[in-house]
Amino acid sequence: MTNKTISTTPFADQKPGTSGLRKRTPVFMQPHYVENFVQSVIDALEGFKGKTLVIGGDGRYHNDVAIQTIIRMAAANGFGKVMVGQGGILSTPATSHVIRHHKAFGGFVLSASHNPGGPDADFGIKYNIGNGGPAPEKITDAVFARSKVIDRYLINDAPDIDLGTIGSYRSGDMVVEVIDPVADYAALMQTLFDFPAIANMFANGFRMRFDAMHAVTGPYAHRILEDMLGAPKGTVINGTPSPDFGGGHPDPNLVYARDLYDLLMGPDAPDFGAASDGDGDRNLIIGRKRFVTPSDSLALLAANAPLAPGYANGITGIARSMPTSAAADRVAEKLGIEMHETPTGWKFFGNLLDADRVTICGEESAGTGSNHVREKDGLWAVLLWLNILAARQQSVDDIVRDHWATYGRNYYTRHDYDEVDTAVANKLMDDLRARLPEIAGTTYDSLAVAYADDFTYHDPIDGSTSSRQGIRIGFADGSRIVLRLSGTGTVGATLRLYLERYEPAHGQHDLDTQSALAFLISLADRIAGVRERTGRDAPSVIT
Ligand code: VG1
Ligand code: CO
Repeated sequence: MTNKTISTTPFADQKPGTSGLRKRTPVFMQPHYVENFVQSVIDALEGFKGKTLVIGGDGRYHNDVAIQTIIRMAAANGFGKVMVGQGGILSTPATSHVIRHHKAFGGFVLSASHNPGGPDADFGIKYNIGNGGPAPEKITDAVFARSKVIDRYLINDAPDIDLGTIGSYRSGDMVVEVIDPVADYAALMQTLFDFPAIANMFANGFRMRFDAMHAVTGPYAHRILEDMLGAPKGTVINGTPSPDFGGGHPDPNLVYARDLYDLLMGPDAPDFGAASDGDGDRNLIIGRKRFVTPSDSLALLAANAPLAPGYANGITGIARSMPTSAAADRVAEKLGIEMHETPTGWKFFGNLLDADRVTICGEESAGTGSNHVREKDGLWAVLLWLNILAARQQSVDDIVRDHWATYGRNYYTRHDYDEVDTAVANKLMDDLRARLPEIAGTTYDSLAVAYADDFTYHDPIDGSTSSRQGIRIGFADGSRIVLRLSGTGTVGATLRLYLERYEPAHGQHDLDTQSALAFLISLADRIAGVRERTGRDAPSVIT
C-alpha cells in the first residue's frame, strides 16, 4: 500500500450551494471530480491529523464508489480513523449525531437529499464540521477558492473496504470502523421521547403509516417505529433504500408523496401519516384529514415540546429560515423567548444552537430539528409529533385547530418554477431588486407595502454577514411575498415564490389555502412578472 500524490486541474463549478455541492451524477463521475472537491475541503481544514472522520450517505447511486474514494483520501491525508455506516448508509441527522457523539473532527455526507438518484439523476457531497452541522460559509467559501486552484490530491491504493459487514478494518495506517447506522441514533431518540407512552398508544390501536420513499430512513423507521415502539409490521412502507429510490423522487411533499396524502384523506385513513426525504432530514406530517404545513408544524412542535421528556424544562428560543411563515414567531412571543430569522439552509442555525440561544429550528421546506444534533431531522419530528399525540390524546386535526384558535393562522404556500432558464431567472431577480425602493412606497389595492428589501443576515454570534438571501415584500397587515432562487437545483434555475397571510379571526381558519392567498398570488405576479418572463402559466410544484 502506498500513498500517492496525483496531479489534477481545477473544475470551475465546485461552488457549494445551500447544502453542499450538488450536480448531475455524470458530473460527479468525471475522473478527478470527487477527488478534487474532497481534497479542496481537506485543504481548507486545519488540525485533522490523527482525528476521526465520519462518512454518511443516503444509499444513492455512486455512493459506494465515492465512499471508497474518500476513505483512501482520508488515509493518505493523515486522518486517524474513518467511521462509516454499514452499507454506506447513514442519514444526515444520524451523521450529525455520530460526529458529535464520537467527538469526530467532521464528516462527509453523500447525498443530493430530496433530488432523485441514479446515473442520470443527481449526486452531492457536503462537509460537516465538529459540531455536527454543515460547514459555515467561511469554510465553504474557502473550499470553493481552493477548488479553483487545486493542482494535486492525496490518495492511497489500498483495497476497497467491505462496507457490508460491521467491524474494524484498515486502509493504510488508518482505522476504518463500519458501524451500525441506526444504533447511536435510536439511543439518542430514546433519551428525548417518552417511548413507553408512544408504545402504549400503538398497543391501543393507534394506526400510522410512514413512507420512507425507498430512501435512507427505512432502516431507522423499521427499527424505531416497528421494533422498539411496537407499531405493527407494515407501518413503514418503501423501507429498503435503493440507489434510485425505486425510480421515484424522494421529496416528501404533496406532489411526490401523493399516495400518502390520498390515504390520509380517504375513508380508511390511519391516525397519522409521515414521510422523509432521500437523506432523512425532512419530514412530511399528515393527520387524518389534516395536512400540517411545515411552518405550522414548527410552531406546534415548539409550543408543545415540553410534553417530551427531552424538552421538559422548556426551550430557550426558536429560529426559522426567512421564507418560513411567522407562525413560530407568535409562539416565541407568547413564551417570551428569543426568535431568530436566518437565511435558507441549516448551516445558519449552527451558531445559535451552539450558543444555546435557540432549542428548536425549522424551515418551510419540511425541515425541523433541535439542539440534539446540528441538522434538521425527519424522524425526530415524527417522534416528537407521536410524543405530543400520546400526551394530549387528541387527533392531529384537533391539535392544529387548537393552535390556530390560540395563535391565529398563517396561511402559507410556496410556488416553485423549476428548470427556468438561468438568465431569465437572474434578470427577473435583478430587475425586481432594482425596483425595491419604488415598491417600498406603494399601496396595491389598499394593501400598503411596509418594507421591500433583499434579506441580509447578521449572525449575532460570530458577527458575520450574509447578504442577498431573498427578496421580501412585507405588507402592513403582516402578509408577505418572498422570492428567491434555489441553491440546490442542478438544472437551470428554480424560482421559489413564498406567500403568507396572517388570519387572526377564529371563524376564518377553514379556507382553502390557495384561495385564502389568491390576492397575494396574483399580486406577486403583477409585481414580479413571473408568468410573463418565464413563459409558464402555472408553477411546477405547489406546496
Ligand atoms: C432547499 C430548501 C432549504 C433546505 C435545502 C436543503 O434549498 O429550500 O430550506 O435547507 O433545500 O435541504 P433551496 O436553496 O433549493 O431553496 V435538503 O433536505 O435538500 O438537504
Ligand atoms: Co434532505
